[in-house]
Amino acid sequence: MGMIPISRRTKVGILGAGPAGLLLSQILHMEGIDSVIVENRSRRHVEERVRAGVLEQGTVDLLHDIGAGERMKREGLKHHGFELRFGGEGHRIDMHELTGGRCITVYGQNEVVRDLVDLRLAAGGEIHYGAEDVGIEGFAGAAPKIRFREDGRDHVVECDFIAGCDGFHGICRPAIPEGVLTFYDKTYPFGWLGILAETAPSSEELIYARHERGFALHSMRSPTVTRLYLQCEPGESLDAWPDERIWDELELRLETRAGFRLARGRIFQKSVTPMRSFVTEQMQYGRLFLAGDAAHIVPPTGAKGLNLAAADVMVLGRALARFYGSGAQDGLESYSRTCLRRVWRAQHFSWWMTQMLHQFPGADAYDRARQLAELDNIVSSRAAAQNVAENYSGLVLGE
Ligand code: RFL
Ligand code: PHB
Repeated sequence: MGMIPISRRTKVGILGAGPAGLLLSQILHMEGIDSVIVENRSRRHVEERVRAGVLEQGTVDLLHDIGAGERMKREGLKHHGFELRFGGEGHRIDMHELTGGRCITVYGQNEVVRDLVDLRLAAGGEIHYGAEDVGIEGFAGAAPKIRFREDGRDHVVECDFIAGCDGFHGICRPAIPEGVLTFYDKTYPFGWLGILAETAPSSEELIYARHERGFALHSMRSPTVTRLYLQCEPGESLDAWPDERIWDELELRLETRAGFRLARGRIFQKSVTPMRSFVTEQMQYGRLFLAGDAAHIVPPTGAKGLNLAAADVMVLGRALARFYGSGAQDGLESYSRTCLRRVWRAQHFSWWMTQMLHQFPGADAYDRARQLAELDNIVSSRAAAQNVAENYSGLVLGE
């Protein structure tokens, strides 16, 4: 009662210790710019959260550039192609050949997060985990502040800028006055049930399968851990999915006439993800900048969410470095415009992959035949395959 809050000053106050917040903090550190991260969950919770697994070349390059690429280089799996499976047959998309040498790296998001946390803490970086009652103020003017409680004490971080890297359910986006932002929102009538299983992957590359019973995806985390997903009801209860049912369903959806064999193993993680497309315009208000899931969401079918978060903070980091280097504001002023071009490209691609590969309630015979015609086009036209390969591996957009 009546205690003076513990106060500190930094240049950039960051909300959220997910990929966006951690990457930004490390990018700024490389530029000699001080930042503080405030995260409302525990370190353990954030590090164990199972999510994305596909890193575009641009994301991989960024991790190397900021000194966070060592373990990824050793343990990440480099993929030169992936498979589209439909009508009982698999078709390989040779991404490497179609894009003139680009590839993706399969490396879990939680491993990326772990590597970044180690790096930030080793360099004396400040991350406040388990922060309560986090709030932001003053960002419309020149004196932004982050307030929170930690171990029963009030804290204030005074900063020049606030980076809202607090994910889709964070507080930064809702803190912007009503009427300033425009939202674009689309919810899909299905979800993904995802599992991690202790078994060697049944294919060397990812498999995106369209099946009459619904979409299925075969992915992996390591030579001994397989990651699998299947389309389910949006709010599906995991109780309805004992392990045997999951394996049986995956087997049916991934089957091929050539006799594909799916290796089973102990399932040690299960979760259901809703599917959504969402964009905030603009991604900035005053001295508050939104990045990553705080500003936009894509359905995971295009494997773009984490990569977009990385692209955002690359742009933001560069703009802030320019500002602190020479006082130039142009990078900060064009932040939204620069990011949103890539964001909308990824929105379209993620929506397009989703609508082509899933079963929609109420779809008729025409819709299903059209999906197959679209897939057939990709595997029979080099131009169409090239378009998919370029988008999947990550478009290099001019700024
Ligand atoms: P995150 O990871 O949600 O991190 C936000 C952080 O902010 C914290 N936070 C707060 N902190 C302080 N105060 C508050 N009031 C706060 N409220 C929240 C949260 O605890 C959290 O730590 O957002 P970020 O950093 O923008 O990163 C985005 C990515 O996590 C996300 O886009 C990807 O995971 C999406 N995604 C995929 N992306 C890919 O690029 N490739 C993939 O293969 C891929 N697969 C996926 C995915 C997401 C999935 N799920 C579960 C949504 C697969 C799945 C199943
Ligand atoms: C994953 O491995 O978790 C993964 C891979 C590809 C996607 C989505 C998720 O499109």
